[in-house]
Amino acid sequence: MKILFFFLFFLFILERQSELPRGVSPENRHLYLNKPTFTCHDQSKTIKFSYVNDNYCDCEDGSDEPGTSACSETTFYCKNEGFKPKIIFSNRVNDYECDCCSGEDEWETGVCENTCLIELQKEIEKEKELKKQRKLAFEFREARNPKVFKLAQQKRKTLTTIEKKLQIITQILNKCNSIFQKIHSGVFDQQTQQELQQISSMVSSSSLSSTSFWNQMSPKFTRKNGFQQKFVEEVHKLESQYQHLAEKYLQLQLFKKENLELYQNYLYLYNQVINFKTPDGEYEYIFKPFISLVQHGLKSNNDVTIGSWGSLGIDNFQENYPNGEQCWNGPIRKVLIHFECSVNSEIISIEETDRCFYEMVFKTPGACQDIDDDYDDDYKQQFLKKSNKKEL
Ligand SMILES: [Ca+2]
Ligand SMILES: [Ca+2]
Repeated sequence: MKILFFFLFFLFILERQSELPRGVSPENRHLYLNKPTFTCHDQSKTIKFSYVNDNYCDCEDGSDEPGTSACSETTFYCKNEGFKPKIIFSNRVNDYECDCCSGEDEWETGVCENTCLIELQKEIEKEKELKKQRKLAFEFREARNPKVFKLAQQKRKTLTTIEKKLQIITQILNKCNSIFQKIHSGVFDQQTQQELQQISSMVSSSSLSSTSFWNQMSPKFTRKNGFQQKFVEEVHKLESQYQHLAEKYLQLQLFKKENLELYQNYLYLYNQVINFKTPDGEYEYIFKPFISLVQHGLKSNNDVTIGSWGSLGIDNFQENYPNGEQCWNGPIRKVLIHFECSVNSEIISIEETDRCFYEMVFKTPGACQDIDDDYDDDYKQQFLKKSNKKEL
């Protein structure tokens, strides 16, 4: 009894499928079963079911002609058996162009061969190639990232030292500013002298490039002619030292612990320079990951920074490089980088998609990380075991 029931149910399903008018997707099947009449999807009218796909547009919404080009702005569902289904605009039906690999859109003209099997084979090959690329990209990252991790330990120390120096220089400059105000208004008292001595010891204890000017700030120090000018010169020296250290500090931001985590799949890009010349020969772009993207005018020989790294992290395979140079009479330049998976790191394109806003497509192994739904996890585990990866 049970078997008979399933058999009848199966026949019922088969019958329903065979009744499905041409061009109707399985999701819309229920809308085409109410024989002997058909109600337009917008409920505007009910017509004879024989008017469905009779190559005459009866419904305003075109729902009675899912398989012909009689109604405008409707769609046709290609079953594409053996491959992926596809939805095309109805005006592509019988237009002598093959839009479905099965050729079912050209049911009247009959000009298309069924190429779904070939498409499937191509897809399989593409998948295989992608899998191979992901495997290579994974190996590439795993081989190079530990070197940067090792370097990171050393760089982090430098980063901390610079951070301290910057703090001290800031304190010194603040003190110098208040001393300058006093000297400028003709005051040079004992307190000023003590403050100068304090600065002197701060300079020597923090291994800043010390000069004879600061060394002479002993308790017996007496102010000589030209002191003010010399003092201003020293302040300028400290300011430029600050500037230099601040730049160095910015370049080492990658080695902050949080950034190492954020960019763990892209660390191999540190210290790389990737160039790209535009096909029209106008510009060459110089991309220094974790630093900047510079546009070099090949004819003008002019360099413009169009984006600087801001340690914002790579989100959804995109990263912003804000804070480029300001456009003349316009906004600050910035770049949005789109990361794509590839074994090699290369710039594919750079375009100014809006005023002073650039978009760059950059292929690199790091971007292969999260597209691996069907990634061979066993392989990954085996590789990790073999390479005996050391964590920091
Ligand atoms: Ca019709
Ligand atoms: Ca067609």
